[in-house]
Amino acid sequence: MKSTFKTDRRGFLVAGLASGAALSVGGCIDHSHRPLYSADAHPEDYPTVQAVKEMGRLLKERSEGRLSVKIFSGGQLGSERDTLEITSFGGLDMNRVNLAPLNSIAPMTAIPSLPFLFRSTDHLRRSLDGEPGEAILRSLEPHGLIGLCYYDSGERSFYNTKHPIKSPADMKGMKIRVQNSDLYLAMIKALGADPIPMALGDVYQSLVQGVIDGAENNWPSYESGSHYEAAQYYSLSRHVMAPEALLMSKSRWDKLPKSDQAIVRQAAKDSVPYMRELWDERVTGARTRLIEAGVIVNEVDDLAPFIERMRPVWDRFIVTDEQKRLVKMIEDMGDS
Ligand code: GTR
Repeated sequence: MKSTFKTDRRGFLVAGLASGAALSVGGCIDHSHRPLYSADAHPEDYPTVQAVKEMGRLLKERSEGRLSVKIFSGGQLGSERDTLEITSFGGLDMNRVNLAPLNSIAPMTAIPSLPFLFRSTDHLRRSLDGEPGEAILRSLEPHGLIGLCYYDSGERSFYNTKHPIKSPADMKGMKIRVQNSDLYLAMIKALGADPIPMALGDVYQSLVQGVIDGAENNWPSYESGSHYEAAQYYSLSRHVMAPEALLMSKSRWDKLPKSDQAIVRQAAKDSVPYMRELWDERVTGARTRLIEAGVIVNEVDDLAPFIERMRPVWDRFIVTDEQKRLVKMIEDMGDS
């Protein structure tokens, strides 16, 4: 990955964390007992942050206080793309991100990001808990990242400042913000709209200023970033269910004794049911609050033209035999 370090306040903060890690390598200062630093783009009360907190609580309890987590929430350490880069070279211990910014780093992460792949939350959860999910997490290791677990991110739908979207024709020429991912760029282009890659933290202002006409996200993010205040049309395309991932820097991981690695893995795993419970509540709550706040929601009655136009994205991003095998395995999974 190419370096994108900036010399702003965040840059110094991150550089500080990184030098702490470097010092511990050099042996000058013992950082082995400091908390694991973890970044999240979401605010403190968001389910992903709360889940990592829960993981930290379990870690502390199970390691007699040796292991703990300190979370830098609200994007304090930078965009997901930036924090991922820092985590992969060891400047940050942990990072909770969506799979999207990993798409161009680890091609296997394109799988759960494919449009209209999952039929339901249950289908998604069973795929991630099973062999496909495990294989995708393992594929991160050569990139300096240990995949600890997935968290839900729900269904992403389009929202915009102009009008309800009912067919791809309604999106023609619209400037739609996307995450930093080639796959997302391709999806939006396939619909005839104009994709604008941008960090989550810049979306609200860009909607207000008309730099973009819309974006796409789940109900909780549409609410927590106040995007609904600027873009009141929320159209239920439910085109992607790409999950979140909790990652650890491989260089930090390799310094942990095997027994602590097992504690970390288990604590992350055990935070998943907790997160799913928080998530389901949060989705229902956000939807209710936003409808009360006057957001104009529409179902997309005919999804076929969206599915048809986005389908070539599958062929472009699913190219290896292993990717194809896992996609097939997910598709063949029955509904429970
Ligand atoms: C959210 C996700 C974030 C980030 C964000 C975005 O749903 O939780 O990790 O990916 O979307 O659109 O940037």
